[in-house]
Amino acid sequence: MEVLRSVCPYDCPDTCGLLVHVEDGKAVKVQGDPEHHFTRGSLCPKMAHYERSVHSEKRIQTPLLRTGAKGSGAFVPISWEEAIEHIRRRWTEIIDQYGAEAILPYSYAGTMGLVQRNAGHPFFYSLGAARLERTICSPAKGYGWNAVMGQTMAPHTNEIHSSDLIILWGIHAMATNIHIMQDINIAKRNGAKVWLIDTYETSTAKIADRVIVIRPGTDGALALGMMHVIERENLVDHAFIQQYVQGYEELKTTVLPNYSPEVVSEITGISVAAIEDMARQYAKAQGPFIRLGSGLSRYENGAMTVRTITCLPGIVGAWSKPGGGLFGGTSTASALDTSLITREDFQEKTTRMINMNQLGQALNAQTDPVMSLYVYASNPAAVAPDQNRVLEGLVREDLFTVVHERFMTDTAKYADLILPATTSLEHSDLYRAYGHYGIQRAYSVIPPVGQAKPNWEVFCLLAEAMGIHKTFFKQSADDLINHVLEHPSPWLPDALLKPLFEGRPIELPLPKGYKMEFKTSSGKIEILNPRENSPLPEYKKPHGDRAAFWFINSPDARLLNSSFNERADLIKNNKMILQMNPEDASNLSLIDDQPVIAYNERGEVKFTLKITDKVPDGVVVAEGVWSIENTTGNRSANALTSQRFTDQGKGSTFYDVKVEVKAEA
Ligand SMILES: Nc1nc2c(c(=O)[nH]1)N[C@H]1C(S)=C(S)[C@@H](COP(=O)(O)OP(=O)(O)OC[C@H]3O[C@@H](n4cnc5c(=O)[nH]c(N)nc54)[C@H](O)[C@@H]3O)O[C@H]1N2
Ligand SMILES: Nc1nc2c(c(=O)[nH]1)N[C@H]1C(S)=C(S)[C@@H](COP(=O)(O)OP(=O)(O)OC[C@H]3O[C@@H](n4cnc5c(=O)[nH]c(N)nc54)[C@H](O)[C@@H]3O)O[C@H]1N2
Ligand code: SF4
Ligand SMILES: [Mo]
Repeated sequence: MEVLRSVCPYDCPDTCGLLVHVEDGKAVKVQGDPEHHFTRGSLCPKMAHYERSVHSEKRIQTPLLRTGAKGSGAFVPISWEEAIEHIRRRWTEIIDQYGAEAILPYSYAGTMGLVQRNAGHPFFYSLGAARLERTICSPAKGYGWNAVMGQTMAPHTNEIHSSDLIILWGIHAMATNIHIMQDINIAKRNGAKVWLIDTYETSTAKIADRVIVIRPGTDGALALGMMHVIERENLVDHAFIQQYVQGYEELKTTVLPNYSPEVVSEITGISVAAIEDMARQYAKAQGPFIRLGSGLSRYENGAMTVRTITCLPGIVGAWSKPGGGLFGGTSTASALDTSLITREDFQEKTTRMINMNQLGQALNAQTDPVMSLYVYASNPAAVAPDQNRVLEGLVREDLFTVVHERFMTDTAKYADLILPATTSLEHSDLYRAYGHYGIQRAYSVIPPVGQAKPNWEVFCLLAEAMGIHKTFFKQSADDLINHVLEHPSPWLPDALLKPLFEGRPIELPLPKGYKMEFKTSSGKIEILNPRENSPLPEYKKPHGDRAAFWFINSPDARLLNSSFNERADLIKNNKMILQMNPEDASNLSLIDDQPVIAYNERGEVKFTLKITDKVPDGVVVAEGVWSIENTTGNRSANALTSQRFTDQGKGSTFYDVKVEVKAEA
């Protein structure tokens, strides 16, 4: 038996280091790497038995050609040669008749590895296909941070150790960022307090000293209310503001007067006393640290909400205090030159762009229709908003759909052709984290299961078949990784290249004093940003359709988006649960464990009701993006969500949704 290093490939801020025990070409056990600075030897429940996903009986092992109706899941195995030839023939016909822009790639974050995740870019650029605007996750959050902080580096998570007040703001860390608990526990042992601000009491509340339940989409108002009190009680850090902040005077005189705790209490549902107390404690903390999630950015006011919250540490001088600051995510993009992988230069012309949040619209458009969809590392039938429109599109007989997948997902069932994909243990890649400053290379540790192939190899085969003869497509994934590492940025010192080549986890070094280096146009924290349409932050309402309940579809600790639905051991006999407050349930004469339907103008979804006072009135909660197979009905949560965008960044608005609830007839 061998123990080999690898990296968790999933879209999770922790980007854990793995130790994989391999016997006879099979992974038999997976552990967290004790030498990894963030993992520190432990794994989340999903990955603790990754070998069960890798060697699952449900793995797709050969190419499959559809024999039944779209969506029925009836396929026959074919060879790789037949599959590639089939795609070549259909794409050639489509290109002749409609042009290459009738072909749309659809991919996201099934794997976060830089090579496999981006492998389609050079191919589809060379083909002249339509481009996909990949904004499903949290561009509004990035926008909000940038508006205030520009390119300022996020604080190191070790900063938490010296914090005395940690605010988990819109993040269900027990599910989505579990290793940060180790840092929080260090701070707690030193006496730090932890607050959780969420729309309901998630299981992350277990580690919180205080839970603040806020009305969905109103966090911007809370931040303004706190600033109002901090100003009123003269708790601002004048010296810090004077030197490092732009526009506090303007905010103070024109915006803050409108956000008294009374006004903010009306908007947020948080009591006046609580808002005042939060403001005082935040301002008086020695090192207040905000860990900001993305949930609150997935609303029509998302970017503005994040921008407003990001002003808070500036006015109390948190950045100058050990343990103080705000962490929304690291940007390690500049450490490695990904343009060596994506190859924008392969585009002969700029082709049309289709937004991934509006796949439903794009597949049903009357003009310039999409005639072929190539899906890899994503499961749009489950994860994209407005599921009914997406499925209406996928069922089109004249749409040629290819899905490169590990499992028979909701999307794969609608494919004309399925190609079997490797898991991360079966291919090489290069990973960088967004929840810390880690980078790690992974070599494949087992051979491909069945006839599965990595994304990179499939695009090389497709390039060959489509007559794209660039030598770029003649190299292996490892060649490409070597090439990227041979062109490191100044941020990646030579001394770290050796361990990187050896597949060890490394951490990018942070320059001394980085926390006080504000990389904005003015060199200051820009509460006033003259380049914005509204130069000062203000509260804007979320969209909130006209219906009784906000529908919060937050993550489930057992799943990662729709991944891990294959794991019966994790999900047991899942029923999609809808959590509702006792008073609301009683008003609707609904009882615990009753089958119910949540519905709005976009669709309806069956749930089993769970009555709980962890959810406030006017809100219902459904955790997890479930595959339809694992529900009691024929739709999952995204049948209720909308294709609308955030205020900036064309982000998704998964939480800015309302529903009615009724008993199942
Ligand atoms: N187990 C698990 N881990 C995951 C994922 C998963 O699905 N499951 N998804 C991965 C991905 S792709 C991402 S982007 C990250 C997601 O991580 P983030 O988006 O950073 O945050 P989440 O932890 O998903 O938590 C979002 C929280 O925001 C809350 N929320 C919703 N609306 C509001 C609001 O208006 N105000 C406040 N204060 N809170 C609100 C929700 O109830 C939820 O608890 O996690 C990654 N990790
Ligand atoms: N209602 C609701 N919807 C959401 C969210 C929500 O909170 N609520 N979260 C949203 C967010 S934040 C995000 S980021 C998106 C994520 O959406 P996606 O990135 O689509 O995430 P997954 O559902 O994990 O689907 C990834 C698929 O890729 C496959 N895969 C894994 N590795 C590989 C590989 O190497 N090659 C190929 N070809 N396939 C591979 C997996 O088997 C899996 O089916 O979902 C969004 N959807
Ligand atoms: S899903 Fe996240 S927490 Fe779990 S092993 Fe992967 S990176 Fe670590
Ligand atoms: Mo995401």
